[in-house]
Amino acid sequence: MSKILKVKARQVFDSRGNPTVEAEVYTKNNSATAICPSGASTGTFEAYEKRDKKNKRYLGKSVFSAVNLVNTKISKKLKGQNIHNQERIDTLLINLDGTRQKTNLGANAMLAVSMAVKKLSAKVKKLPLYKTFTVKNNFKLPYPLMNIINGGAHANNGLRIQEFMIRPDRAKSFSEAMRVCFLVIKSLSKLIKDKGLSTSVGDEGGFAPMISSNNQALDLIVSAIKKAGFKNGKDVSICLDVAANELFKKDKYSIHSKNYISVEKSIKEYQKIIKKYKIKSIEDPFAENDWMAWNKLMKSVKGVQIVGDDLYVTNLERLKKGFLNISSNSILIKLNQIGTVSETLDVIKFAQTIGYKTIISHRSGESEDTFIADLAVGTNSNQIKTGSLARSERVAKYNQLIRIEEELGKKARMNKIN
Ligand code: 2PG
Ligand code: MG
Repeated sequence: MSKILKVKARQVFDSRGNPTVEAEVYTKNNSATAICPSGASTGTFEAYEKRDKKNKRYLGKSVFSAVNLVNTKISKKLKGQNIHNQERIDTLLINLDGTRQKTNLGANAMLAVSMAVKKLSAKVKKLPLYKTFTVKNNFKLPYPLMNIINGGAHANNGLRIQEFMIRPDRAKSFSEAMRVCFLVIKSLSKLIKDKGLSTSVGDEGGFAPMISSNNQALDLIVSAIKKAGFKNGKDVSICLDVAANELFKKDKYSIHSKNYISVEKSIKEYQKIIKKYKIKSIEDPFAENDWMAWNKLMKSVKGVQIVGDDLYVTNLERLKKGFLNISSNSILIKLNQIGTVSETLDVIKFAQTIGYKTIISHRSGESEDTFIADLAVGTNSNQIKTGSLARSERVAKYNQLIRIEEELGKKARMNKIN
C-alpha cells in the first residue's frame, strides 16, 4: 500500500491569466500535480469556486484561502490514506467540507487534490492515466468537438451563441479527425481574412471576428467546410453551445437575435437553423431551470444531440431529474462543476446506463493539465470538447489524445457518434 505523506497546494494562473489552484500530492517516492480549471458562463448549481473576494491585491480573484485549506486541513485529513483508494479519499474530502455546494473547502481546492490523487495512483501503479478509470480494455477515442468561432461570454464580438463547433463525423481515427479539423480551420481562417475581418481568437482558441449574427457565423463555417473539400452534415457536422442561461429574461430568450422571444418561437428558429445548416448537436439550448422548454425541444427535433451542461452541472440529482423529464439525450461532463473525480465518474456511469452520450469538457479558463483527455478515453466517452486548434492549453488535450491513440496502436478505435 502506498500512503499519502502530505498534500500541498500553490496559486498558479489559468489561460485567462486568473489565479487558480495547483495541488501536489506526495507518497514516499513519488508525487503528482493537478490544476483546477475555471468557467466563465457558469451554472448556478455548480460547486463553489473559492476566491479571496476581499483581497484587493488580486482584484478579489486570488485563491490563497483555498491553497491554505489544502496545506492544512486537507493535508492533515489525507495523511496516511491509501493513494489507490480514490473513492475513500473523495468521501473524506466531501465529509470534511460538509456542504451541498462545497462552500467550505471550495471545489477548486478539492478537485485539484482529487485529480492529483488519481494521477499519483496511476503513476505508482506505472499505468497510463487513461487505463485507471472505468474502462479496462477496448478503449475508444472520442470525437473532437472543436469550437472554431467564439461568441457569447467567451468573446466580445456580439455573437449571441457562445460556441460554433465542428465535429469530423466520418473520421476513422483520432489523427484523421484532427486532420479534418485542421483543414476546416485553415480554410475558415482564409475566408475570415478575405472578408477583411480579424482572425484573432477568443478564450477557447476559436476565431472571434466582429460579426454579430449567428447566421453569418454559420454561413462562414459551411463555406469553410466546403472549401476544405468536405460535405457539411456528412464528413463534418456543425454543433452549437448556445449557453442560453446568458440569453434568458422573464421566460423569453434572445438566442436568435437581440430580440427576446418565447420558447415556442425560439424552437421554431432552432428548427430553421437545424435544417438549413444541418446542425447535429445543441448544448444548453434553454436556461438551467426551464425544464419544460428542454422537454418541448426534445419533442420537436429528431436526430439532434441535445446536451445538458449548465442544466446538469455534472450533478447526479439533476441528471436524474432531467432523465425523468426527458430533457436531453446527452450530458456535458466538467470535473469542477461537481468537485471530485469519484462523483464525476458516478455521473458518467449513470449517464451511460440511461443511454445518454457523455461529452468530456474543458472550461473556458484552462491550463496545461491534460487530465480530461485521459478521462475521455478511460470512460469511453463519445466526444471531447476542448476548444480549437489554437492556444496551447486547448491543443495540449488533443496532443495527449494523439499520444494515447499511438500507444493503443492497432487496438485504437474511434467511438460511435450515432
Ligand atoms: C461551456 C464552457 C466550456 P465555461 O459553457 O460549455 O466551453 O464554458 O467554462 O465558460 O462555462
Ligand atoms: Mg456549455
